Amino acid sequence: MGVPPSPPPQGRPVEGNLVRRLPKLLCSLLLVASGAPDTRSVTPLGQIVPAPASVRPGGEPYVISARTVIRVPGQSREARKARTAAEQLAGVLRPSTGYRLPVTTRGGRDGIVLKLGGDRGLGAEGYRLDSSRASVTIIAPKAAGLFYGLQTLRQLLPASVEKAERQPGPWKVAGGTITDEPRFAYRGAMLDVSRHFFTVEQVKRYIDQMTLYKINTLHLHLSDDQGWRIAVDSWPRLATYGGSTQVGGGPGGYYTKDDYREILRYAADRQLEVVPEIDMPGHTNAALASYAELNCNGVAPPLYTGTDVGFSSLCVPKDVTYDFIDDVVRELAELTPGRYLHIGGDEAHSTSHEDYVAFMDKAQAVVGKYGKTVVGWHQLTGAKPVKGAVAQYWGTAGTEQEVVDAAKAGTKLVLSPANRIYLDMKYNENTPLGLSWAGYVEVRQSYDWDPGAYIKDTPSSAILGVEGPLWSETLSTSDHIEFMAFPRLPGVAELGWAPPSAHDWESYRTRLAAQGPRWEALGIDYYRSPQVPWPGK
Ligand code: NGO
Repeated sequence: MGVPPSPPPQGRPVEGNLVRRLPKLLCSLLLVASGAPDTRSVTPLGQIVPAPASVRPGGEPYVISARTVIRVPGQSREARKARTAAEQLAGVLRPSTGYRLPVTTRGGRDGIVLKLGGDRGLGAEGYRLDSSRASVTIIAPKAAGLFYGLQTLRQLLPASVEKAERQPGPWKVAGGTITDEPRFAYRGAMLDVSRHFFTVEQVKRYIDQMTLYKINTLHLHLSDDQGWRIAVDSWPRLATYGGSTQVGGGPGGYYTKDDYREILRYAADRQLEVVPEIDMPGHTNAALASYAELNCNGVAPPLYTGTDVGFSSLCVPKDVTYDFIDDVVRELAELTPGRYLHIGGDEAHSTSHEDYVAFMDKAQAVVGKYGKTVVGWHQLTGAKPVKGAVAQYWGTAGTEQEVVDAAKAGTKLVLSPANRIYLDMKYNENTPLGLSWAGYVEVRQSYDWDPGAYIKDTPSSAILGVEGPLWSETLSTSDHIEFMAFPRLPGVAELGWAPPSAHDWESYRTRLAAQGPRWEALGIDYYRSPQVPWPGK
């Protein structure tokens, strides 16, 4: 499709001493004198993250002005969703531009125009964006595509558009056409709310950050040894007692069902599918502490606030274990509009292999009974993944034979190689947060690999997508989340979205650098990696 993008390293603010600035100043004087359009302050069309599938720059820029109207015609459900997305964008633009930017159902050719339709080949998430003097028109078969087109538009505007107070402008969008669609269907971010609890507001803040980069899946790790974070009516102590602490002994917390529905609603308005995870049979101390009968010896262990793994297990031979799983999965499936339910299955070091296989057979059947698709960490491939199950790979080599065999037999893979996109790995030895069991993961290490060619002998078609997990043993605030996720999460997003032909570290680091001022405007704390040419550094 068209020309692969090779965004030029322009559009950065003028800086440095007068001698360095002189050529640029002369150049702009000449431009003004010649009447040629001044494009210096315009973000080049391809300079966004993730890199779009195809970019054709050309023509005059569109300038958002006091007269700009956002048009989203139509009354269908999809059109209403697109209007929600348009209102969200207007909510970002209004304070900084000072313009009214009304969102209207009235058709027209001027302004910012969102239209359903166009090339159906673009799929459920693809879109086309045309920018010219008269309008920015985004056309897509589905509301999700329009939503992603709007994220592109947002990045094409100056970073100062993200600020909460009025800014000077001008608000130009480079002329030309972007035609775009994702490489992989699953582009995820995981948040561990168990080791440290994060409030609904903190989760929403992270959602806002991931949607900037066209992430479409939020995986919530809702239970672990240190905390159970979702209310279950039939087993209430899971949340009230099992959720009452966290790593380091703080107060923990849990989501009521209404809290959780609020997260789901917020996510759905931003085209995110939420994948809830209840980790089992290991990583279950919080549940075992809450109900003595779940333990083989009938004795509840104390709550746990350390960071060891692999010491807890549900009691595989006991019938009550399966009553418990049935209730938990049923209540969670009832809450969940999405397709997937994650049952963990990692590090079951206190469960024999035989028990693990027997347990996973039963647990997978319960997920199927309540109409959901099983997701498990890739250890599931050492048992018997049911038809349609998805395995989440978190190793570091891509060579495990059972994973390769499962993929061959039809199990789809979500890739989260720990030495690439575990967002909780330290960047280097001086990183104050995070872990380092999979090594240090600098920005280039995180970005420079191909998900389509990563698992030995496995074609790209077996890969459902990628996900960046953020484990929270050492993280307890939004600042912590942001410092570890930025700048690596946008790289995960690019690996999931951009075509392989656009994969290029030099281009990526330049485009990533341009995101820095945006994060600053949004108050996102990030790691100033020396590998990235941040503006003004
Ligand atoms: C492992 C482990 C988690 C840790 C994480 C820390 C998986 C799937 N299980 O990943 O319990 O929190 O590493 O990086």
